[in-house]
Amino acid sequence: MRTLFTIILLSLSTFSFAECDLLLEESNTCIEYTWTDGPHLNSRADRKFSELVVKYFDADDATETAIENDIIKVLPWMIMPNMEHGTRPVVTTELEDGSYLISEILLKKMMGHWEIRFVDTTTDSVLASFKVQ
Ligand SMILES: [Cu+2]
Repeated sequence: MRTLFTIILLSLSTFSFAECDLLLEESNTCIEYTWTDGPHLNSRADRKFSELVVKYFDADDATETAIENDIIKVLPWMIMPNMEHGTRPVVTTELEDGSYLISEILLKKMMGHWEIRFVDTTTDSVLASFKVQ
């Protein structure tokens, strides 16, 4: 019984290609993200920026080749007990391999938690997010 279970698991795993950090189901797009600096949670007057590299690729593409994205923007968002808010605008730079460097991310330490949101700029809807920890 255990062997059968293992065989089923192994055969299932050969069918799934990419491992997405975040999957956008509607567009079948994977988002892969890596902090290249930080995340820094600044206290008081500190202003240490964090940096994130984000790559978008087709979820069926085993080579995980970066695709262009003009629609989604990265939005740092703070959720506090009684309010929610953003921070100063980030700077987005396309890199040579087709991924994007998100820089000048300013995160302040406060009562609550930051998340990084991926927002559709045409509808303002949040497509995906992850918690900053
Ligand atoms: Cu706050």
